[in-house]
Amino acid sequence: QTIVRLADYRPSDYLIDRVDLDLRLHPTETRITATLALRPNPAGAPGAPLVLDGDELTLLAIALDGQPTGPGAIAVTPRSLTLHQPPQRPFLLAIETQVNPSANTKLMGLYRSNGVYCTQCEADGFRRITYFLDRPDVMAVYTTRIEADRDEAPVLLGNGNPVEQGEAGPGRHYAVWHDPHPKPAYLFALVGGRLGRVASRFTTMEGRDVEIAVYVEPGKEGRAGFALDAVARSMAWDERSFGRAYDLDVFNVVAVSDFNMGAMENKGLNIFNDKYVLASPDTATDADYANIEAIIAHEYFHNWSGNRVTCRDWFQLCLKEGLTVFRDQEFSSDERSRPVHRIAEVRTLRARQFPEDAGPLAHPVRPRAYREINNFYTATVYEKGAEIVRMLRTLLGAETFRRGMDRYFATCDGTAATVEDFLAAFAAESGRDLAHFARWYEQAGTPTVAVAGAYDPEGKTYTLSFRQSLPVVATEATAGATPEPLVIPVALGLVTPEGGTVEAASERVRDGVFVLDRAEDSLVFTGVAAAPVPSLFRGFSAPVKVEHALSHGDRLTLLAHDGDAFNRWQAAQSLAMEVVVGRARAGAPLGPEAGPEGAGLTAALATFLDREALDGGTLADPAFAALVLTLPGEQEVAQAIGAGVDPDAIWRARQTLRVQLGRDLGPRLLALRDALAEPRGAPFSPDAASAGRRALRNAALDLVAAADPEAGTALAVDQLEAAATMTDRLAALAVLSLVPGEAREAALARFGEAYRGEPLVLDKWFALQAMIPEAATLDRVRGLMRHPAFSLGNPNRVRSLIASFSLNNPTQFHRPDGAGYDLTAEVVLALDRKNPQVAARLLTAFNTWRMVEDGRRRHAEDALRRVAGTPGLSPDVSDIAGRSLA
Ligand code: HT7
Ligand code: ZN
Repeated sequence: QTIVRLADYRPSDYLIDRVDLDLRLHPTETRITATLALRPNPAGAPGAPLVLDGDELTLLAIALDGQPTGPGAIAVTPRSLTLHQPPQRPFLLAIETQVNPSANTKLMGLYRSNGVYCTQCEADGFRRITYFLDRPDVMAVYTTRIEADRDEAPVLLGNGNPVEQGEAGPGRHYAVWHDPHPKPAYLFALVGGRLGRVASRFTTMEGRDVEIAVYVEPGKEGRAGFALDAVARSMAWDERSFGRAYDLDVFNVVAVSDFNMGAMENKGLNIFNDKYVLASPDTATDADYANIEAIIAHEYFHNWSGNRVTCRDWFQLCLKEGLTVFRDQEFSSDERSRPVHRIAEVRTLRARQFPEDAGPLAHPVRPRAYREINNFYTATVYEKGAEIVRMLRTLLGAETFRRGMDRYFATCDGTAATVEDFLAAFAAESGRDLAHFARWYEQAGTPTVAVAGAYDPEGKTYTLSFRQSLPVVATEATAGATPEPLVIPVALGLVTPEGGTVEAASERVRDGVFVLDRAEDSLVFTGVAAAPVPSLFRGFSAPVKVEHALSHGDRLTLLAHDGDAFNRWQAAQSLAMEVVVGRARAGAPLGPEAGPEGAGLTAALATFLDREALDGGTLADPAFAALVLTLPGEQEVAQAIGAGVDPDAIWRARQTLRVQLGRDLGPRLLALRDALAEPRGAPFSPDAASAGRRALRNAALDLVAAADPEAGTALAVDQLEAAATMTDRLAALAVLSLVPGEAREAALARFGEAYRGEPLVLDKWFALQAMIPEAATLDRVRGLMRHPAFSLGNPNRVRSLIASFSLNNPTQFHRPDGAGYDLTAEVVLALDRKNPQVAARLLTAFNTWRMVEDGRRRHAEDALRRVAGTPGLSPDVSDIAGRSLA
């Protein structure tokens, strides 16, 4: 497996201006004629051979300027087609290839999903359709003619605008699509199949009348309306917030059931995993609705951040992904509740990106080297990449940031850009040198900021001392760079112990933000009348870990009074974390209460609920209250412990605190459940307020059941019967799934039967069972792998059943006997033969293997070595296995 390095980037020796594609769709013998208008690149090496990429292609014919190539003119290997002496002027190369879409289980290139022809070309799937310069800095204008059996594929979709359609012989028809915007091959797409359709129209701020359509499996049109509406809302938001208008006459979204990731932003033809399109109150939870909205927005926003301005090379992936995640996060924050969404973003970051940054797969947001690019679509590139953009806005201010974005889009439109191009736009608008800030893209590992506060009653000053430390991460992707201090925006404020705001002055705090850009620094506030409580990193202003020795009482003050909602939530999390980490470290047994600290937290949460949630009988923000009641996850606790982790001890510690909260807050929680109950027959709304009420009711049920499983079971059984939404039904089933016994098994069986024909609902059922923290779960998972609805060939099924077990059930994945690791390794190896991308992702479950205590660690290492030593591994799995063991 060869290593690709950023330092080795060279422009392509040839460019492709136009691509004419003619595809004759056939289940096993699809023929593709690609006519490429090529020319030497003035920035390339003159006279160099033309080396086109290919992968699993059968070459049928090739012609240069209309003439067959002479003997010895070309060389074909399984991965390339070389033209030894290309003309040093513009020329046409026509290549005919054949592929078998039905045998394409990798789901990259052209494949069939449930009988629907579709494509996935990012990052390097286009080379599985035809020989090509499959790199993002080669951008061409595409015209695509698609021909197929009318019966098999009445719908034929391509990139850009439709230009022509008609008959093509008996039973055959064709459609021609033209995309006027030059694009890299990874944005090419086509779809052919029998599909249902819902559509609407949107007029852009430039006056363009756009037809928006969502295509789904016939019969599921009734579940496509929410996605369709989300497209229109995304278009309107991007105009309002970034001045970006849509640039074609049609925008199509197609849902398919076999898909390696969430969705793909192909120009004018976004292809989606159906999980992120289909929604009805009866089949989708509130979380599903929120995800659909966010992913529809994300893919749509790529039209500018990714498509109009694309990436020069795959090292710049964060340029489109981090920026687009930032944009979709802003969209969701505007459409929903900003503080609640911010908390959700940070929970994801801490649960997924922080562990990645602390483990063997750590890499900078812009890696310096890779072996398999598909393994770099990571939480670091996406989520930490988004945090970098957010920090830039915090540092520059919203207005300058917007001007920087406008300049970036204006100067880089139609080009394949770099992180440097992006930062240059902001440097020009702000007049600041952003070279130091750029280190965020280069350095792996999560920084820690230690903070200490000191009050001087004589001088009435308050001093905050900061020290940042950066982990040294030595992996291939970091190329051994030594970490240097970063530019860290610290949004902060001071709170009085009584809950007032301290109007203290410090000239180094601008708009509530102090910039820490050295290893150590301190900040002095003057005119402080009494010792304050500092509220630091408000809104999580930087992706760092904070070490701040706040007293229990100070945290209670922040929970009660901080003007920043994020930090009120953070205070509750920190209080809970202290209790859980303390008990887990001590290996404390499962019990009815978590000691005096547990009691302190319960009392604080009781006050919080009394003041916030039931304020005068009205509810302030139920979604926020639900988050405050949710304890830090087991993985987050494991990260805080850091080494010698015993997942069972963490589970016991967390469960003990849940039991105590459920018991001590029980009457309040039950009152909340009643107060929040939806009137019978009330119309369903997926909006944030309704979802928030359901979230708090279900958080209450969960805690009540933890303390009193019998009462909880009775409530959950009733809720399961009466529920009008999938959210409430699934929440009830989740509560039941944690209480062993007949009620659980009966409920699971009934649910499985009721949704027999609904794969996406069965996925939730698979996932719930895979996450039961009991030793019997391993056999349950093995049993479910034989369920008729389960298939290793469908990524959603694998993620629901297997990844839920391996990534979201820490006690069972890390079973002391190693059987959880063995199951995961076994599935990775079986899956690798079908779908290496999904197999490699599953293998990342071993990311934390070095953190667990010795016995488990030995088992994990054995399993990983078994995978690594298996002959014939895909590059994808071999890369993850190799890096995990390095
Ligand atoms: N840009 C896309 C990333 C992607 C992908 C999508 C589907 C299947 C395979 C894929 N490889 C990479 C999706 C996105 O981030 O918007
Ligand atoms: Zn994306």
